[in-house]
Amino acid sequence: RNHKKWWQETVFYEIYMPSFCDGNGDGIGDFPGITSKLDYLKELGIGGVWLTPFYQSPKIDNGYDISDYYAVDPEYGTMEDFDSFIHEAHERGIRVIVDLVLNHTSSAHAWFQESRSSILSAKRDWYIWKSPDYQKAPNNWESFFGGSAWEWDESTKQYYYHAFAKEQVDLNWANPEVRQAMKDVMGFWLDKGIDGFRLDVINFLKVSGDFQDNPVDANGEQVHLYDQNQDGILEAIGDICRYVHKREGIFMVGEVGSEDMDILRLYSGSGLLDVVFNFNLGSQENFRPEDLFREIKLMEERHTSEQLPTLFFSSHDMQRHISRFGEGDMELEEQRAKLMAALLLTAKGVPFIYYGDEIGMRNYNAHRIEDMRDIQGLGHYKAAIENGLTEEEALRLARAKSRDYSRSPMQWNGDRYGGFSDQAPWIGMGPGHDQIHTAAQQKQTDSIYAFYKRLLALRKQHPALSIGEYVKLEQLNGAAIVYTKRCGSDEAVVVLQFGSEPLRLDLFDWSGSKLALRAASQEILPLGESVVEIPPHTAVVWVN
Ligand code: TEU
Ligand code: CA
Repeated sequence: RNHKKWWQETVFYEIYMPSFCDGNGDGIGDFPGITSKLDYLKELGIGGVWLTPFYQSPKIDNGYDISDYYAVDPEYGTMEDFDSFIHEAHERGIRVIVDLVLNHTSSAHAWFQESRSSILSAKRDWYIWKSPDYQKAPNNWESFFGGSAWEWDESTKQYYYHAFAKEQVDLNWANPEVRQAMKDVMGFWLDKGIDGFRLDVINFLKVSGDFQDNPVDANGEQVHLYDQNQDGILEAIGDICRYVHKREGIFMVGEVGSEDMDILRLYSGSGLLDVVFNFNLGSQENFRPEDLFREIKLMEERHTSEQLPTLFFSSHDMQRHISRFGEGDMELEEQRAKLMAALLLTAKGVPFIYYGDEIGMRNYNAHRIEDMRDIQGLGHYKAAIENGLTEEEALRLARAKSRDYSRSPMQWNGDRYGGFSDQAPWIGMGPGHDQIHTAAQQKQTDSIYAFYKRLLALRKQHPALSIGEYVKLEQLNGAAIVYTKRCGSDEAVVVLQFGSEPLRLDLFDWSGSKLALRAASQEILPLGESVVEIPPHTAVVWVN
């Protein structure tokens, strides 16, 4: 256990900056608000927090468009508020990792202002500028937020490249000055005492030098081939990681936007990122235990002994998994939320809880375009209208693309604005917010919150659960995932009974030692010495 790093035993909690807690009553989350909730996180059992971007930003994409990497955005507080947050978190044994956007800056950033001022500007080459191809954009690359990835600049008569909004301009990572500038940024925040970075779209840093057109699939959808995972990407990431890892114990988690294990596995390990987000498991759209099992198995087989998977099922870019998996049935939603909590907190890997998932917050979705906030939804709406779709059709498309789902304010109590703020929040409240909140669930012993809390405590006590290796990993009856994990003499058996028929299990088949039932999402019937009957939709953990 000596060689274990802190983050291997840590459960992280993602805080979407504008939506967690508003400290000054302007309807937008901020550092004073978050600091006031550190005791809540500690009591829940959280060991690390991931903060989405809080740097100065026009917030076209809620901070993923940074205009000053050295300043805290005034809506989120002051630098003193940031410092005090770090201090208070560390006082409570909670580590802090910050989200950093290295791939692009805001178009309002001074670097881009200088770059766009003239073709001869000293910073021209900091971004990706191209001359028109016979009066057209240089190629067919599409922005993830709708429309072309190329924006025409009238004054210098060239296009610039943006993988996301036109206000999020891609940096040219082939330029060594860009690299150095970003290392300086990282050094600044490391000096402030942060514990690691979550690196946004880190596999986008290199695009193909040939700028070939991307292929288009049978549905007419662009396949993003040449605008990510290109030559030199591992060298660039390795360079950043070696720079950061010169400091002891700094954690680097990368967002590599892929569901393909064979791509994901390239990015982590010695000299590279510590871990990457395993979208192969996390972004399963439908609830199919066999798919979950297949991906867990795949992570076990494809990762080297130096690589650890990450575990997450929701994020600020995804639908909340309780809504994704629950098929609209309230009771089933709750049962599956608990089952997924058990998987998240006992399987092998580094877990990331998304704020509000611990109380089962549901998806929010704007019904009118005026209520929509996400640039991805709005961008596709605009593109659809431009392409001649009706407002109704455009809204339907925009609702499908919008990431507002998981960004509604954290629900702390039954007040009008959920205790998040006493003013109308920047985005609408989630469905059922007057019922679903921490104040209620902290009092109930069978709440989703209570189950998360129990699992977190159990994980802390049992290395088999946090850093153990699988001894057995199987799928039973088509619908149950069962595993045994061990670390030294510590042992655990976990049953995730996703099926709708009771499951009989002989524990001695699973463990050599006598284990005790320590956490279950429903009551378990004992049958014999070791044979137990597990009700449908029930998670159970036995430990020694
Ligand atoms: O996300 C990158 C990313 O791949 C997503 O935008 C994804 O394409 C989309 O959500 C699919 O629905 C990161 C951040 O997590 C996201 O919030 C930012 O908008 C994006 O980068 C740009 O910085
Ligand atoms: Ca505020």
